[in-house]
Amino acid sequence: MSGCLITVEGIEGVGKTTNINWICECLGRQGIAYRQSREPGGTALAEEIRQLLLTPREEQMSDMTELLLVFAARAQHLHQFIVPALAVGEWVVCDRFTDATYAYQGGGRGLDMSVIAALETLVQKELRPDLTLILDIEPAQGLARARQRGAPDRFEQEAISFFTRVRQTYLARAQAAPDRYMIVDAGRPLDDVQAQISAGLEQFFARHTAGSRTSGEVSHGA
Ligand code: T5A
Repeated sequence: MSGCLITVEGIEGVGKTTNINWICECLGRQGIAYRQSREPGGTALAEEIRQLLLTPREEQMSDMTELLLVFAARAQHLHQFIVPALAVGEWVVCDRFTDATYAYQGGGRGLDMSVIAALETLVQKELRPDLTLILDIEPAQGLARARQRGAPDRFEQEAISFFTRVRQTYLARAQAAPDRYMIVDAGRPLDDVQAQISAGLEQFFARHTAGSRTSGEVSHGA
């Protein structure tokens, strides 16, 4: 018995948090046991690493430090949360995962993709998401939504060109492996975005639910 790992990706303010709640409602309606989480974070220790990553500071964090912190948080999240949940047949819906590392540290910062791939294998072994939704939006539109919330975090302080590279990396990864990814036009009104997600989830359920369902118990994690 093994659950599925669904990840939701995209630039700042694209609507990941909003739509993950919707995805979890869809899973609940299907009688699928699931847990909800996020990266960086998802456990007490990984949330502390998240604070290190997001808090603006005077000392400039090196790109390699950032990369290793992201994977340190992920190692803990996998050990403490994701792997145990999947092992008992629960699905995990995660706000960002390793595609974010390729997009932000690879595309955004310009770190070598092969170094990221090596760390991915070291930390995750064969584990990869079963489905990744890329919520796609023009960076200016996403950042305008995100900035309504208040002071920008360390990533949100980056220039728009940074988020353009992040977006391009997400889209390139989706185009290279269309079986695993679904691109959603997240610049549309919310009900339109959710209709796109529902259609994609229906297809995914049809392919993947056999053997993954439980008796209908739903657990809400994190
Ligand atoms: N990071 C993370 C890395 O660099 N490498 C990694 O490997 C990982 C895992 C995490 C940061 O860490 C970096 C990337 C990130 O910079 P985060 O908090 O997870 O930060 O990510 P954010 O993108 O900052 O999260 P946000 O909360 O800003 O964005 P969301 O969750 O995408 O957007 P959401 O749902 O909060 O919506 C934003 C606003 O838009 C509205 C919502 O109501 C809300 O007000 N909205 C819409 N409005 C109109 N139309 C729609 N369709 C809308 N959808 C949402």
